[in-house]
Amino acid sequence: MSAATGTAMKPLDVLESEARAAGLAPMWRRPGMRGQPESRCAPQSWSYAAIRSLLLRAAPHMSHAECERRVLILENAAMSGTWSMSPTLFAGVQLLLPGEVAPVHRHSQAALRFAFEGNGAHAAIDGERLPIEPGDLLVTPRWAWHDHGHDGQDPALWLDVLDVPLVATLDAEFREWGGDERQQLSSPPGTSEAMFGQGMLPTGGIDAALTDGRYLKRYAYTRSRAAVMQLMSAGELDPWRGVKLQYIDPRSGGAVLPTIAAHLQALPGGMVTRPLKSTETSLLVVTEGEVRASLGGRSYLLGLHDMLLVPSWTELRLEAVRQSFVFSVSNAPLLKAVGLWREAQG
Ligand code: 1HN
Repeated sequence: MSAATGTAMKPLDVLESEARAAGLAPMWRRPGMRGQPESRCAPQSWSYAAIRSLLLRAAPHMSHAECERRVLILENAAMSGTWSMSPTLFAGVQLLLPGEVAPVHRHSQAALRFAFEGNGAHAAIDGERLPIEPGDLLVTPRWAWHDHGHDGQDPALWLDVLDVPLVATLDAEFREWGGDERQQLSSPPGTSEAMFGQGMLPTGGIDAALTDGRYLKRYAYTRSRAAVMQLMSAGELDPWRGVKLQYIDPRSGGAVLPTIAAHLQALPGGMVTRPLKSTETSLLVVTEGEVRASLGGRSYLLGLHDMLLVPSWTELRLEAVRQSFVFSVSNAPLLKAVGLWREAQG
């Protein structure tokens, strides 16, 4: 009985408050399961020119030692305060100036990097030093030691993509610092590309030490670009994708990381792709050319290194204003591993 109004509470309301007090929620009050995904992240584009300018202006205000990694996070407007681009992926743009070192550490989040600009930067991953040249893809699996350095003349900028929100959701975050600023190098330069990057694999694996901590760590842009370019020139076009090749881990034939896939796509000038939607969440990056994207009913014009977040089950069409190349990452391997990947081609 409510004293103010004198109206009696309905018996079910009384029962429900009793249930809540006992730590129980009445499922009969909840809306039913969704008929289709309604993503917690929203379509969003980011201007590379704006990010680049902000990073270069921020740099004089902090020593690299202070900030550890100088990164601007692509934080989704619908997930503000979460450091997340999407429910499973983190992405950010990192600036390393000539002479700077990003000190060695390792963490339980898996990472990949896609280089935008600057020659002479390098990564050391699991004891091997690798160049980071524009367009290169570098893979840093979970718990791999990594540090970055820069012997060139111009600022180096790259995209970092990690499964940070996923690992946080799973309560499985670990991080460790290395003893020194830089790693001890244990493999000569070029080792992993020779072992795994030539369409061949090491044999006679009795000595596990041979391949332990060794895998394909760098995918040079010259080679990946040449591959999609050749197929595009030969007219091998898919109406939904143009030419789209996936970077693979040659040991498994699968995605480069268990939770993150990477692709390079080529679209001839004037091509308009047919509409496509899938349960994967992707980030597209224009690496050459200019692309008009129609996403969830809105239009985005993307120039060099501009980025676009494509949430789950949101229809996408791409129009190449001129010949264009698009790098992309997605959480597809995760969805495929648990049987949740779906696609609808329009
Ligand atoms: C990280 O280790 C790097 O190693 C970049 O450069 C971005 C974002 C979140 C957590 C770890 C790097 C990161 C990160």
